[in-house]
Amino acid sequence: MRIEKTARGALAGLVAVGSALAAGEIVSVAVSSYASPYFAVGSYLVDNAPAPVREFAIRQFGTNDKIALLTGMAVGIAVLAVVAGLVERRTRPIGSVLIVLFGAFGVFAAMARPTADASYSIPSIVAAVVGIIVLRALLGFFGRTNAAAPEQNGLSRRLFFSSAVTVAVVAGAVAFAGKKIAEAGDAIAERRKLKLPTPVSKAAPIPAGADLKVPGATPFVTSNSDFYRIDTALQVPNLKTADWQLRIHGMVENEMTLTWEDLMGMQAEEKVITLTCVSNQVGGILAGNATWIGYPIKSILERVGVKSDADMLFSTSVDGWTSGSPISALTDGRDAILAVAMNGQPLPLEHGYPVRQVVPGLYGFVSACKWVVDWEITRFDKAEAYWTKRGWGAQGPIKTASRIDRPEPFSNSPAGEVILAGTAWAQHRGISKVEVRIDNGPWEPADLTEEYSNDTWRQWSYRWQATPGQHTVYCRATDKTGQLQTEERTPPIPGGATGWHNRVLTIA
Ligand SMILES: Nc1nc2c(c(=O)[nH]1)N[C@H]1C(S)=C(S)[C@@H](COP(=O)(O)O)O[C@H]1N2
Ligand SMILES: [Mo]
Repeated sequence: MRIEKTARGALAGLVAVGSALAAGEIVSVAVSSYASPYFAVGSYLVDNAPAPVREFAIRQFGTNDKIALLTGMAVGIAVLAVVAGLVERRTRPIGSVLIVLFGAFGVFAAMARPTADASYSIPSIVAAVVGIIVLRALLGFFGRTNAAAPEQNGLSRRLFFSSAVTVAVVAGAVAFAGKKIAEAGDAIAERRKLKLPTPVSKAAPIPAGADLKVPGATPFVTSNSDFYRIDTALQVPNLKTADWQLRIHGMVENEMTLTWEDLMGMQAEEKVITLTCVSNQVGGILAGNATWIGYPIKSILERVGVKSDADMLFSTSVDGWTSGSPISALTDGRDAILAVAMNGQPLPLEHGYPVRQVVPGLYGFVSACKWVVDWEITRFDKAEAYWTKRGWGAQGPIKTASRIDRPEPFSNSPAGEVILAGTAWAQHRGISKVEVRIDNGPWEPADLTEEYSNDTWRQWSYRWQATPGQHTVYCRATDKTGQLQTEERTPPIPGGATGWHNRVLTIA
């Protein structure tokens, strides 16, 4: 009997909180997807996680960090829900008070979103009310109570379990419907039919020799589906071209707002550019190369007239994320673009649909603002962007890096010729040399693939006469200024990891 009562409390808590979240989702469809209590709280945690926690999450989960966070939150909420159910059953109304507190945190987190107005509090308030009603109904606090026979109070076993199941199923259906309604008629549908601009200048064709056609080597062009994704957005922004605009203001002669039509009336160019994340570990995979179509940032800045004492372009995404790029890097003639297409497709939603920035030679966190909607021309001593506020550098030139891509770590190869292959990048400076070392042997030059441009990565390969046993192979690159990649191992924060990559291989 006791066990059943405990189980009832726990189940009532779970179903109540689950219904509350479902109610929050469906109401947020009418308000804004950013007002969803679950995602607002998640985003609050993302934005406010202490640096060591964030570092740990990126190291452990890499690009799955969002799934890890959402799963962790679901587990945490489930535990609190069980607690709320158990205490409400024994000591009313403490469980309800807990639910009110969750709701209050939801309101607080939703109001902290960059686009918030008062209506953002509604989904969390409705969620809390639904949670309390379901909790109390399941625990039988609405029926008549019989003081003379307290053991008869509450729902019958059958009624309790059938109600719990019914409410859970309805909540699941409501949450699912909310998701579907939110998706219908949104940017996903628009993107499928979007007409891309025809570039006035095509990118130079990619020579066959740019690609190292060895199995296990990284392809020269990264497909959209294989392109790494890094951002703080728990919900991918859903921004249609008609709702997109870029407001340009601050230290300029003429403020200006660009619409999608304005962009389409400008001259688009096609460029091949390799993008890299500052969070990449030595040997890591947070780099990708794509063909982009976009509009030169330099010409837009010329149109607004940047004041001479400004030195930073502070870009804001529709989800509130910000980056600060040195204006010098945007106007020195390199291919810094406001991109609308990636590998011949409109930008995938995760990669910034409809408009993002791509700047060769700067890490993404200081340049590659996705879903960009606002440009403030300012100064590095006046404005601080998202990651800089959280301990990362202000300016993010890319460090020379090289990595071994094949053979796989700890894979077994037979003795004899083994082809080692990998990738090297030093965007906007270019790669002049990659060297390979086996164990403590001498550094030997690797073969480089044909260069596309200084703004793209380069593949390398090395034919190794492998002898049986365990070996460690190393690689290192030199950029075209003659600078050798730094040997000293340093972590990604604050300005990008350094160190030579190595891999342990067993030769049979
Ligand atoms: N809005 C927004 N843009 C963003 C980010 C972000 O968190 N939010 N992350 C930046 C970082 S750190 C990198 S490395 C690149 C990654 O771009 P990708 O996801 O298209 O590879 O996007 C940049 N643009
Ligand atoms: Mo990044």
